[in-house]
Amino acid sequence: MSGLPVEAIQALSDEYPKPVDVHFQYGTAGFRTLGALLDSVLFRVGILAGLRSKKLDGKVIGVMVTASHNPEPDNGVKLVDPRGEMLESSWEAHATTLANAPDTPAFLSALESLVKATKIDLSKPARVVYARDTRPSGGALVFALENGFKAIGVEARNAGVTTTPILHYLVKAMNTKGTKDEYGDDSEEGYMQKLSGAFKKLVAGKAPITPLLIDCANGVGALAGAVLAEHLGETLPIILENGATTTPGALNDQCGADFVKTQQKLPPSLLSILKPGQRACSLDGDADRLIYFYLDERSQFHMLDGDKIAALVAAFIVALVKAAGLEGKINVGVVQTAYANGASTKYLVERLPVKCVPTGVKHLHHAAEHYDVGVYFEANGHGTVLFSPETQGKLASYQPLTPAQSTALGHLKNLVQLINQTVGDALSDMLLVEVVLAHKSYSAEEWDSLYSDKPNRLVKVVVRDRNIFKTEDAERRLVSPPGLQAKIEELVRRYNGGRSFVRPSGTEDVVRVYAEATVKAQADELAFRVAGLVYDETGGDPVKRPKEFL
Ligand code: 16G
Ligand code: MG
Repeated sequence: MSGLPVEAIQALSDEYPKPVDVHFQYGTAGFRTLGALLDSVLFRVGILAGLRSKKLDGKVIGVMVTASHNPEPDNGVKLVDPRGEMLESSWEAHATTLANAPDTPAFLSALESLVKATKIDLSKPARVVYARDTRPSGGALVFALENGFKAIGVEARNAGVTTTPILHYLVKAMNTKGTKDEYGDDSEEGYMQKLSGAFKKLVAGKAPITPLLIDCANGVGALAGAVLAEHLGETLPIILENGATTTPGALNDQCGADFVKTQQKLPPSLLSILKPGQRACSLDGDADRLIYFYLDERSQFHMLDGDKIAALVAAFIVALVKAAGLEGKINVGVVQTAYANGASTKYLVERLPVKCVPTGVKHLHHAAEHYDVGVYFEANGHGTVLFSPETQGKLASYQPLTPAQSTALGHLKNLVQLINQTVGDALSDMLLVEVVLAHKSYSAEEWDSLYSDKPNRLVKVVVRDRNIFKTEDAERRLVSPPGLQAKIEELVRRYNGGRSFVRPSGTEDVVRVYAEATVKAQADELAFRVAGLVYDETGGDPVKRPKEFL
């Protein structure tokens, strides 16, 4: 016997039957579906988190209940590993297996197998910290999660309603508490002080910063944003908009980072509020994505997405490293995905090493760890900057030779504090952007002019089976269905500045098509043509074939 508390698990598990006919999958963003379907998953994740902690000798594991930018009725849950990173991928499969056990006996036997296969010592302690976003279904789901903790015996700390990045911060802070690598005080207050303290040092002596408008997506970012604004005071005047966290249906509706990025337009609620030239940004529903935007003097909307943030930040850090006299000793690199605008990639490769990896934060994060300083951003606004432990050591021991070097070194050290290195963090990234703009005296428009985005178009294709689509070369080429890639390339050649790729979504039952070209109408046409190829290839019903798929 493995020594699982079988009776306790059994009694509680029977209260959370798995819905019949639903298959759960721990995907790129954990489990995610309609909140009403997730009770059994949350209960089981409570137990899984306890086991993961036991496996790692009682280190604190995080559990975040959120569905990010998805519609309000959706919900989800993901686990955070001890260093504040995403769950190790081999455990994603364990999570999926446990979630799909059809009944309590099957669940118990899946648990027994997991304990055996991964050699978990059940006598170890289990510690977990958990939080949720503002979704109405969150309370009941957290209750189910807590019952999971109870069943396996977890010392659990409730971090309440907070952002995903704050939860990641707490995990790392709790696990490093009292060590020489202490990440910060293990509280939301500790997070706020760390970020605002570093920000104030970084902008000291700079011209006063003009007010920044934040679209909070009517989500949890509004709550954290309000606390952060208090800490920042006059150093960064903040105007919070879309902060209706208790209005039913408001979350992510016609607002937020995903809306702005996919619609490429202003949230309607800001139409009469945002003034030409004013800087604004949108968070998503759990505040881990950030998109900036502004209106020019003709009230034309301009978006500054994750690629623009990467360009701004990477160039700034490269310049600081050079100014500190550390050129050649600390190498800065950037990680992007195939969705990065071609113009951003061109801008970046002329300045520093750039790597392209498959979609999903974990791929970017791991690739960024290979640089001394790794800047990673997805075009959708998710990203951060990682300073390797060796680099942090170098910064700590380096002796600058001139006052200018000393100033640059100080800035680099403060950036290490300012940036949430556990995961992309909209609030931390926003402060980072504001620091760079303050140092460069850039308006949003000047930042925007670093390079001009190539016109692009993203199209979804509903296919019978997206699993037949397989990619290589960081999703830039299709290997299956056979022959389709050659047809795509043949089309792309006909478009000036054309680029296109096709990949199955990891979060929705669709295939995505991306296309770029020198002229907008051509980017649209190329995307629809490729979408048409994809549709026909999979034997879609000719009657239902969307007419725009040329
Ligand atoms: C998830 C990923 C995000 C990625 C998106 C792609 C995390 C935390 N989130 O939201 O990074 O851009 O999926 O969605 O990894 P797709 O596969 O449906 O295009
Ligand atoms: Mg999110």
